[in-house]
This record gives sequence, structure tokens and C-alpha cells, in this order.
Amino acid sequence: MKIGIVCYPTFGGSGVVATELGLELSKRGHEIHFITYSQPVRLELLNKNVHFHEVNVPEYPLFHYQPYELALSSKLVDMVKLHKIDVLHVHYAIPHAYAAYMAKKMLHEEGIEVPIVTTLHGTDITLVGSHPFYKSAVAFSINKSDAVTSVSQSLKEDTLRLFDITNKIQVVPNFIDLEKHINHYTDCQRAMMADDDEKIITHISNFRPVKRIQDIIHIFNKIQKEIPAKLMMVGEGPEKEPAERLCERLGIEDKVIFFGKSHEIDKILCFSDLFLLPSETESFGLAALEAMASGVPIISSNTGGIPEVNKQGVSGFLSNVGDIDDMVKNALYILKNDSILAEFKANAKKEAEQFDIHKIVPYYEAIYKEAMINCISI
Ligand code: GMT
Repeated sequence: MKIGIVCYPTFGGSGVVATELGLELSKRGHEIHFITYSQPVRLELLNKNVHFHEVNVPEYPLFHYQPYELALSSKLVDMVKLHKIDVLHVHYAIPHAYAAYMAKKMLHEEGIEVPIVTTLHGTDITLVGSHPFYKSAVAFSINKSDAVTSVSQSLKEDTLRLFDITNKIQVVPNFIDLEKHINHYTDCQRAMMADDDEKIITHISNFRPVKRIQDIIHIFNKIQKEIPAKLMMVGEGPEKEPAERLCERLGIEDKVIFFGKSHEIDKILCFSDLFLLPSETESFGLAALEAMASGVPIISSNTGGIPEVNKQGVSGFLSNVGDIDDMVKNALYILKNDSILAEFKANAKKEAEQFDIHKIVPYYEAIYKEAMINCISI
């Protein structure tokens, strides 16, 4: 199949999922066309099956906001025609599903039918999409897609609760390429980060308020009072600076390393003992799955789709949002005893296996085929 993939090219989970999906589909013989405003960060290798088409939005002084959706839908029309794309898979409803619908309608006028598969990722539904400013357009584009998938059962339920949905939503969970998380390092260079007796705790995100970054600092502060530990904070976003200031106020700035955006996630996870994800809401928690695949247990909140990934008492523990003391208690239970830690590490790795990319990607292939057969004509 020739598959057009539309996504955000940044470090966010939806872009990572879209990129990894495209790369795996290309290995399975499909021709993949990424159509977005810059080359996706995890897309390193372009080859005969993997292409990247940049959407340009020229600056024009009349526009207060540059019309990205318009440029994207025009580009989709051009690329579908030029490369004979069979199906468009758009990740994150806003504005991708809407732009794809416009492209589909324009192509229809020229006698070309292209099905749209929309994957809902989380904040496009729970935080941004359900805002009254966007709600009607998001519901419309979900209902007009030829197939709709959500990354967890919880997100499907949120979508049905928040919008008037007449379309079927299929749950296709996020996935992981386990081979990329096999520990290839003979030496993770752990010694560069911490002393032998220190446990390493890690958090990776886009540092948005939804991640409850301050909770992470408070949890770590309480842990390091009980056992020697270091905290690795990976990513960029608006909550990073306030977190750095909080570390200073608590006097733990020498125990917390802020990496910023990193291309060495696997290296960081390789020397991590525990991963913290106390988010307010999380449709899936791809970062937690990546940690689990690297054998890192999870201390998380029990919100949204996280319980579908992190299994209570097996791959880690889950607590109510904001229950810092419970998260500290659970973290110490895992970290204080080396044999318990080893058991949770092994369990985390084992649990991650059910999200093996090779098990999940065939679901998308089946969805594309079905969408092509049933392509709604408008
Ligand atoms: O908020 C983020 O973490 C970014 C966002 C995205 O779209 O990039 O993540 C969402 O999609 C990820 C991939 O499906 C999920 O793993 C995250 O749980 C989800 N984030 C939220 O629901 C807050």
C-alpha cells in the first residue's frame, strides 16, 4: 500500500507513534509518505520506501495566524495525486483530521477517492479538542473519517463521553519496538550520573502542566531523604523552569539533572531504576511503556489509560492523582530492596511485550484495507 502519514514532527508521543508506525510499515513493504511541517524527530533514515514531504506555510503580514490547515490540505491533495497514495493516516485530530477531510473532498471533485484513518491520541480529545472553540470541528472530522482508532479503551470512552460520535472507534494500543530497547550497552555510563549506592529515578515528558512536574520534584525530594538517589528530568516545556526553581528552594539542585530534549532516551533508560509519571491525565503513557521495555518499573497516577499499561504491583504501582505520599511509599518499597527491584524490572520488561510492534501494526494494516474497501464517498 502507499500510505500518507500526517503527524506532529516533534518529540510528543503522537509523533513518535506515527513515525515508528511508518518505519515498521515500510519494513513490511509499504511505501510511506510523511507529510508534515518538518522532518519527524525520530525519522532518521529516508529510503526508497520512506519519503518526507514538507508542508510550507509562507508568512504573510495580513494573516494574524498563518493558515496551516489550508497549506496541509493542499499539500495532501498534491501528494495523493503525485504519489498515488491509497490511504491517509492522520495522527492527532487537531487540525489533521479536519485538513484531511478537506483534502478528501477536493480529491473527490477530481474523481479520486482516498480514505482517511484518524488516530486519536489524548490531548486532542481530553484537553484541547473538547474546548468549545474546537469541539464542533473535532466531532465533525471524527465522524467523517473512514476509520477512527484510539490508543486506549479509556480514550475511546472519553471520546464517546465528550463528543456526539456516530462513527465506530476501534482501540489500537500504542506499541514498542522491543529490539530498540534491548540493552545494547555493555556500559550504560551509569557512573557518570550517580554514585554506586544511589538509585536513579527518571521522568521524560514535554513538561506541560498535565504532567504535574512539581509532584515529581516533591516525590523525589521525599525519596532522597530516605535513600541516596538522583533524578533525571528529560524534556522541555513550560514547567521546566518552575521545577528548576523548586529544586533550588528545596536544596536538591545538585541531585536533579535537567537534560532538556534528548536523542539518547535509550541510554538514559538503560541506567534508570524507576520512572515517575504522576500525570493529571494520560490517554496511554507511551513514555512509561518505553521505560518498561527497557526494564524500568513505573510509579504513576491511576488516571486515563495508564492502568492499561502499568499493572498494579507487577510493573510498578498506581496511585490517585496528587497522592504524593502514596507514590513515595510505593517507590521506596521497590527501591529499598535490591531483589524486589530486580523482580519489578523483569516484570516491567515482560509486561511491555504485549505491546510488541509486530503484534500491533497488523491491526493498522487491516484497518487501512477495510477503509479502502468501504471508502465513504462524499
Ligand atoms: O501530552 C503529551 O504527552 C503529548 C501527546 C501527543 O500527542 O504527543 O501525548 C498523547 O499521546 C501519546 C501517544 O499516543 C500518549 O502516550 C499520551 O498519553 C498522550 N498524552 C496525554 O493524554 C496527556
